Amino acid sequence: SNFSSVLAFDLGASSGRAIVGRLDSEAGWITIEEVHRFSNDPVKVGDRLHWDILRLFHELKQGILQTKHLGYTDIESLAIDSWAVDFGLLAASGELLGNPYHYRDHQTDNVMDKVITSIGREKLYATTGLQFLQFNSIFQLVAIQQRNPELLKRAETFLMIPDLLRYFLTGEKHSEFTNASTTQLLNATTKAWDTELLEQLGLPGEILLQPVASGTRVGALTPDICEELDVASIPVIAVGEHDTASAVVAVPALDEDFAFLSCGTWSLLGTETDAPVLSEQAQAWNFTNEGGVYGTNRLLKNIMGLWLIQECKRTWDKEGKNISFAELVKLAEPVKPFQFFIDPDDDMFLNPAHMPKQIQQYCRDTNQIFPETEGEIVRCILESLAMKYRYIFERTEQLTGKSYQGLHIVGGGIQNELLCQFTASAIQREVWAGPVEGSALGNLVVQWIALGYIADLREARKLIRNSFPVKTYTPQGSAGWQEAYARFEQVASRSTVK
Ligand code: LFR
Repeated sequence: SNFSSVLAFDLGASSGRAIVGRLDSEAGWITIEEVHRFSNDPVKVGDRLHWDILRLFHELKQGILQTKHLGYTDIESLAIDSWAVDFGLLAASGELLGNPYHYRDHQTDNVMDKVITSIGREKLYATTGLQFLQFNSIFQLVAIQQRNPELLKRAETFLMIPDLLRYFLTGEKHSEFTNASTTQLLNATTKAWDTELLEQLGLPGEILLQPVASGTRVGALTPDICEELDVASIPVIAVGEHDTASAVVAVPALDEDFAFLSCGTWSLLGTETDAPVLSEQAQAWNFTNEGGVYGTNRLLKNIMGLWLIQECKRTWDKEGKNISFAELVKLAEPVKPFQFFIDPDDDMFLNPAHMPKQIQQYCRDTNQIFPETEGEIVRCILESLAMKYRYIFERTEQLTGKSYQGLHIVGGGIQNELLCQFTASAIQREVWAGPVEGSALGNLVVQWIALGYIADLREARKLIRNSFPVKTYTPQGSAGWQEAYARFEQVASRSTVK
């Protein structure tokens, strides 16, 4: 038949969802239904911050059940994508050793600099092509080796979060390529684990599995799970299991060359290239080269993103204020523009105890007046993010020597229309916002490519473009943004991270 239904699990740092996609391949049309949504709440125990991995697995099962209850009896495959860099370690018995750490755990504080000193910054960048972020898996493994060496000694298998959840579902252990590329242990040129680097750091390379290409079928639901949920077995596909890889699959670009912003807890801004860009300039600007599906490379930079607002909201919720995201944006709207800026990517914002105070502190440190009300703080965040987008957008153009007509934004962040508008005004180009379910759609279409319903990435993007709305934002108040940008740059130049 022309119809195919598949199931995507898309796990973000703050929430996860199960989405059924239905493809009408003759009409060239995709529809989606969210069948399950759940929050993802990290758990702090003592000094450590963990993911609640068994709860997440429980929610995957709930998603499968919901799919059945809603009458989808013809699911042809399922796949998982999630945030990157984090992992679980399995014992020889196949059991999980401990709870996976959250990448914002402070165990990696100060580890990166030591590794850079021992390996050399140039060498590490030339080998892996990855941006230096203190939570990359390489630094987490070194932190564990220093703090809890027994854990590494007992480990037989290293599995990234989607690999691990997929293993729970299928009983099969595989490492998926796009996610493996975020560990900073994969060689950017050979696409294999860099044994020399592993040896130099004394890390147990034997726990790493050779990555499989995205779009590979890697098992099916175990008989146990089928019995528990009373469902027929469903094939499982390793899609671009890094959520950003999947989000960029879903960019509805018509041109070969395009700039994207994947907007969620993180903002990932950059472009797709044929090969890693390992130039001196890319290294100096700390751009990353992450593996994409079907041989693509993502040249991009992490920007702190909506985490800044999520954390402010969490603090205010604790104080009993309970203001919704939509209301926070409304409070920001009437605030006088361009009064205060932060560099969203300063280390001090990675995981502070109290985000609103941290933002005020940054403003004081940089001799600015500081935002006081919720509206002022959110305004400061949104304007600063838009300015930082311009900064990275321009550097992306400089690195590729290309000029982009506008910026595609995908992901949940496009619901923040004020941010989309600010972004268009800041970059002085059009912003094309949509689709909102970027990662889940990228996950779905790669399943359909694997199943043979869609020919390739190009056709997938065309299908997405036809099936989901894209909203255009045009620049406004350019002179004001231009003048303020110079002040933003000056303030941001004191940052710990450029
Ligand atoms: C976005 C993302 C980023 C990665 C960060 C941490 O959700 O996957 O690409 O740098 O989370 O894993």
